[in-house]
This record gives sequence, structure tokens and C-alpha cells, in this order.
Amino acid sequence: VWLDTNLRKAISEGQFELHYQPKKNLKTGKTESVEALIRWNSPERGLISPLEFIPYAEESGLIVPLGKWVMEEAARQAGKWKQQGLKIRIAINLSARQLRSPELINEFKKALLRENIFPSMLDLELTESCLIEDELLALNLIKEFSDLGAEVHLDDFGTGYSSLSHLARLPIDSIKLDRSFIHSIHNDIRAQRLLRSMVAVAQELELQVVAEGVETQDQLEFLRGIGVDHAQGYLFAKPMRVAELEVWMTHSS
Ligand code: G
Ligand code: G
Ligand code: MN
Ligand code: NA
Repeated sequence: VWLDTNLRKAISEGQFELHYQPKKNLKTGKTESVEALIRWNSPERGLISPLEFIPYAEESGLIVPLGKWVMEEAARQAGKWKQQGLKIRIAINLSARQLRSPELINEFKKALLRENIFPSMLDLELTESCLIEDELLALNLIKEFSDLGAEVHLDDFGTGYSSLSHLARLPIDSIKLDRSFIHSIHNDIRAQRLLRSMVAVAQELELQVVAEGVETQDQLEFLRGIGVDHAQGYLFAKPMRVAELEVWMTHSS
């Protein structure tokens, strides 16, 4: 009940902020994009993790207005960075419920026009559960985003079921290897083999591979060795506010 009343209020009062976590291109060493991660800055409870309110937002449908805010805020930030001459893309997370909103693509286009940015400046991260609920709907939406020129990434890859069938059918640009595999690298030979195989499959299909949750140098070396293209995780940086990220960018090439 606290969540319901206060989440509605928080949306109308704009109590959210986006934090941004860098993704490093392992081939060039450059940070070309960041993932936008929402936080709720509650006057009563301070910063609240999305793990605590995204599930409820999805269940209640509040994810639709909330997701719209995320898209608009990310577009605003992309517009600012563009004006500052900073070349950096922003990836936003979409949940299944948002895909069912008929306004999604129009809202996306409107946000881009308003901020005068290209679709290629916003990437979309979809989880496999998004795809399972209504595959045809997801397929059409991914095509629309892709035709506009926005990149689509498959998040938490390998944790859902029938991952491989999605790869065959969907015009996605990259897969994001789930954190749980990365976590097991150091002591689990099967996780290593699985990662190597997933990368091989992605390469056959000409998909980029992103590893998330990279925390140690050993993990990074392993991932680099098997051909992973991009990495994200505490080893490089945690999710940060804009000001902190901008300082981080100037120090990390
Ligand atoms: O930021 P991390 O700190 O705690 O995020 C936890 C989870 O919340 C992740 O699975 C992430 O994908 C999800 N999440 C973060 N921001 C958003 C968002 O804007 N929209 C959706 N749908 N999920 C998000
Ligand atoms: O599911 P999604 O990939 O969108 O999740 C992003 C989540 O991962 C956020 O909660 C973010 O805070 C968290 N995260 C980012 N880097 C790391 C990391 O190196 N280790 C762990 N354990 N979590 C991370
Ligand atoms: Mn994500
Ligand atoms: Na993920």
C-alpha cells in the first residue's frame, strides 16, 4: 500500500533520477555508451533501488508512465551531451509491459525530435522475458526500433528459456551476457565453456557481445580472450549521477 500510494505520487512529482553506468569497448578501450538505471529519490526513504519498485510498477501498469519518463529523461541527457560535443549513447531498459503500450514508438520518436537527437543515440535493452510474453509483438517493435536506427540489445542473455530461437528470428544488435555467468568464471569450468560457446554463437550471427557485472581483472582477461566486445561492471565504474560520470569520463579516456 505504501508503494502504491507513494509510487503514483512520485511519478506525478518527479522523484526519480537516472544514474549512468559506463560500458567499455574492449577493442578500442573507449566508453561509447552508458546504461541508464533508475533510482527513486523518496523524501521519506531516500534512494530506493529499482529492484524494490520496478516489479510493482510492472504489476500495476505504472511502468508505462514511469518508462515514458525514463525515455524522455534519457533523451534530454543525450541532447545535452550532444550539445556539449560529448559522443556517448544511452541505453535504456524496457519491460514487457511497456512493449504492449501502443504509444511506445510514438513517444520514442517524439522524445528524439524534441531533443534533436538521432535514434542511434538511444539503445534499447530488452530482457528475454519481454520476448516470451508476446513474440510477434516484440518482433514488430524490435523491427521498428531497428529500422529507425536504434540499437536493440538482449539483456540478461542466457537466463531465459529458448534464448537461441530468439537470436535466429529477431533483428537485434547485441546480447548482454548475464551477470551470473560472469560471477562464476573463476571457479566454474562449465560457466567458462558456456560463455565461450555463447560468444561463438553470437559471432556466427554477427552480433556484438556485452558482458555485464564484470568485477575483477581476471574476469576481464577471460572475457577479452574469448572475444567479448564490450564490458560493464564495478571493475570500471558503478552507476553514477551525471556530474560524477562526466568527471569519470574526463579521467578515463
Ligand atoms: O540499477 P540496478 O541497480 O540495481 O537495477 C536493478 C534492476 O532494475 C536491473 O535489472 C535493471 O535492468 C532494472 N532497471 C533499472 N532501471 C530500469 C528502468 O528504467 N526500467 C526498467 N524496466 N528496469 C530498470
Ligand atoms: O538487469 P540489468 O542488467 O539492467 O542490471 C543492471 C544492474 O546491475 C544494476 O542493478 C547495477 O547496479 C548492477 N551492476 C552493475 N555492475 C555490477 C557489477 O559489477 N556487479 C554486480 N553484482 N552488479 C552490478
Ligand atoms: Mn540492462
Ligand atoms: Na542485465
